[in-house]
Amino acid sequence: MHVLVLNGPNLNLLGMREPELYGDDTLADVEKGLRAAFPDVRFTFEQNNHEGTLIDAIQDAGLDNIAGIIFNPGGYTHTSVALRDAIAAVRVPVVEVHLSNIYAREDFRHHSLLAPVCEGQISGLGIHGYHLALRYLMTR
Ligand code: CA2
Repeated sequence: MHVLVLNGPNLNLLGMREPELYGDDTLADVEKGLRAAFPDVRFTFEQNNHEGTLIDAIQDAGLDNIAGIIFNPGGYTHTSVALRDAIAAVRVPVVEVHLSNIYAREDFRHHSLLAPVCEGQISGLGIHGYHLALRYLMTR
């Protein structure tokens, strides 16, 4: 089983800034934790700050026989019609993950443009969200 773990803008800063919001773990820690917990899964990890590159990654996943995408779209969650269209256009199941509870934060974070075209959304459970998303994709 091949899974893409895709992280959007500013998530390269994870573990380096705002630990009270996003925790102490870096993206490298997230990758290490997932690889250790799921040794039989083939992972591709990508982080990018650019909308078009994230769209390319989603389209490529559709062509590459990827079993699922775990996607933290960062701030694009709340703004990107183009990412929504990309997710809707591929047959790959996408689970939207947020480290923080977007519903307990500013009003503009309460709405996800992407959630309606994702399989589901996990929000507020920190890095556990990535593990739970993978469990879902494995049993799907
Ligand atoms: O809670 C999440 O995972 C978010 O997707 C994070 C985004 C935010 O815009 C979403 O509303 C919710 C922000 C990512 C910024 O990541 C940082 C990590 C550490 C330090 C600074 C930024």
